[in-house]
Amino acid sequence: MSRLLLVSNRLPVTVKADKDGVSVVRSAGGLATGLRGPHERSGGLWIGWPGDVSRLTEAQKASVEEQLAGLRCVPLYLSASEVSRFYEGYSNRTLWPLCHYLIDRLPRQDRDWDVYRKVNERFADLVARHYQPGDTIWVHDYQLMLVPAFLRARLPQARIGYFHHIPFPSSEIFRTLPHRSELMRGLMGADLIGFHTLTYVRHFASTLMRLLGLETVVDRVSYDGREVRLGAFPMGIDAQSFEDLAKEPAVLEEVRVHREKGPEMRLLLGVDRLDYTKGIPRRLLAVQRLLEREPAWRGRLRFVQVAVPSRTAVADYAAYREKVDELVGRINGLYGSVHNVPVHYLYRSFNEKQLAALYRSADVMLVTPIRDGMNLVAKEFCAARPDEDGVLVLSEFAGAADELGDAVLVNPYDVEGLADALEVALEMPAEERRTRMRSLRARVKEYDVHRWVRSFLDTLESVPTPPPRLEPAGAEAALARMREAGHLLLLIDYDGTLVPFAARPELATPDAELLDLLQRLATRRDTRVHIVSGRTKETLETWFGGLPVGLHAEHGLWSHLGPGEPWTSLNGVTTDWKNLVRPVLEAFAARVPGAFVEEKSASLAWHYRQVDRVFGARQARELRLHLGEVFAQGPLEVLPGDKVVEVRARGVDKGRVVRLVTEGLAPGTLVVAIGDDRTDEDLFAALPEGSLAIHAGGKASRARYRVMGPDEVRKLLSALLVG
Ligand code: ADQ
Repeated sequence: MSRLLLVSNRLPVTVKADKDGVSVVRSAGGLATGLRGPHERSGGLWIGWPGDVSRLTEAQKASVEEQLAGLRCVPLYLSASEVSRFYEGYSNRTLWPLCHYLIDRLPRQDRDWDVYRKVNERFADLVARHYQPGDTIWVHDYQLMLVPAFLRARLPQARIGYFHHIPFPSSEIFRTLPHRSELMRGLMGADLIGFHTLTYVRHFASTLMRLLGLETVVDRVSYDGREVRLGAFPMGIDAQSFEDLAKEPAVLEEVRVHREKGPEMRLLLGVDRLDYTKGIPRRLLAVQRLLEREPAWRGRLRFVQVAVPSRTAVADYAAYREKVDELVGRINGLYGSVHNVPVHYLYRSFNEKQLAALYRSADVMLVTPIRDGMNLVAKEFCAARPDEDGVLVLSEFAGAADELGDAVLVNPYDVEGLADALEVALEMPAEERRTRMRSLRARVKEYDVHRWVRSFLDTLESVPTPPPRLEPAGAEAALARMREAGHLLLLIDYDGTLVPFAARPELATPDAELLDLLQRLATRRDTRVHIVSGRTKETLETWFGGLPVGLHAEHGLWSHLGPGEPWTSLNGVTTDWKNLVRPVLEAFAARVPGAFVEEKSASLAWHYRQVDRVFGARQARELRLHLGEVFAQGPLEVLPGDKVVEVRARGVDKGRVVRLVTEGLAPGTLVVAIGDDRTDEDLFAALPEGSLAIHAGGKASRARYRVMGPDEVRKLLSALLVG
């Protein structure tokens, strides 16, 4: 097992100072429990903020450091302004409401972004300082979305995982954020990006497509020369420990006390952080509604709502607290009596034993967030019910609902429906309660937090480490080889390699600077230049006919070896299939606004660069499938390109050009091929041994060298002309 470096905003500890000194105590949270084993066994480190230590003396701080080191924790201290702008600010005032679909809560001005970015960079610096080759890094949650990319820049070979603990919203929500693309690129520094549910994975993939134009194939995305994997890893809890707690005599005694009011009295329970995503007001209104419409339940219901104080420095939380206080007061005023109040509202934290006792006492557990990444309370409740009783009422909008289908699922926005569900739960026959609880418990126990950690880390370990990148030093090395060579033969693709893609193919014309560069390269000492493109020979002739270079059109179907030479074509290429394929492509173009068909002599291309990204990609996939099915045995080949599906005669590929132009090559000639897409891989594959293949972009490629895009290609070629 490789050493594990865990990175989260908060360290899993609490620092307590009292008159006797200062102590660092491990927190009990699910994440801390689940990760403790791998953290300790791997001899790893946990890096994060230990909480506010500004009031500690120097001596106390030294003691904290020592105790943290004993727990293998590395502190990152945040200044007061960083706490307010990075943590309370950008993380909790912007990203938290955004990911929970509450865009009306977003601040009108985006003032804290710079601090968020800086703190993320500080995290990455600290992690990089402790990193040793072979370590696995696991970054947690929305406070640190930029850390993976900052780390990738510092540690290109590191294995980096990221887990998002809160929902990933629909791309329609995410794209309202001013820094949306930076955040997406931040995450894409990771090798594996994990979410609680497949829905979040789907939202993330469509956001990648819409914002960065990146297509996810099943669970993989090519990005920056690496393969990034996406996955759903529903987090579990330490189910065994909750079950054990719920069987302890002291806990059972507390359960007896809770239930003392007699079998007629029903206990409803809510346990949450006091957060506006948890749906407490509507839950209270549903209880009120039930009492209002069913007088028989009055005096027979006790709703215990435990709410842990949370993010009290954020104004929205204070306002929310007031709202809850007011509602509780109103319901108790309306339906309370001298002997009984319906709502018991406890605004404080409970320890696990107290929670277990409450869970085990409840008739109905109400988990009704309006949005929740997962919600572990729902799972804790099930684990704490070895008696196989109790009904879970669960919001459809909690990630947990995907796994816990045997709960009574509710729409938390529908107060009347919530009241109905409460009634169903209160009146559910014992046998049904048992059957449901048995299946809920089976799931919660099987997919516990240990399994979650294992499956995430196993997947992360299985992602191949990225191939070494051609960093500036590498580019230098390639350049040095090119300069040393006695003779040079350059085979260069055009679109995406020498020029960026344009909205329509005819707009990607060569600029004067490029023509000059090609002219000078072609007249460089002992250098020959060939342009190897998918374009038609007419286009290449118009653009480059005046230059002393070789031209190869339609992926090598047509070749013209230099000025004064004729265009020759490959023999035996059939094109009668075009009449069958053309109508299919035209039908797809007709139903996809912005798509069009381009005809070449031995190929047809369906272009969709101007189509809505998600729709275009989906239609392209469908077109490829359709063509594959109908023409599987035909003399043609379907090629997915960059926003184009190309159908060409089988047996024509760019590799043919290599064979043609390397015949009778002067000894000591270095062949250099540069290209950016699938068709250039054929070129690379056909190169003679000892040649130089350079991939111009971020896709997976067999090329040993890589530069990013046309700008860098031009820079490399220009460098060849000097010195
Ligand atoms: P949270 O929003 O904090 O977590 P949740 O998953 O329910 O929500 O976890 C809360 C934890 O706090 C539970 O372990 C619970 O026992 C404890 N807790 C809640 N109320 C308490 C109380 N009154 N007293 C003491 N303890 C209390 C975020 C996401 C979730 C996601 C988790 C884990 O918002 O959707 O499930 O991370 O990924």
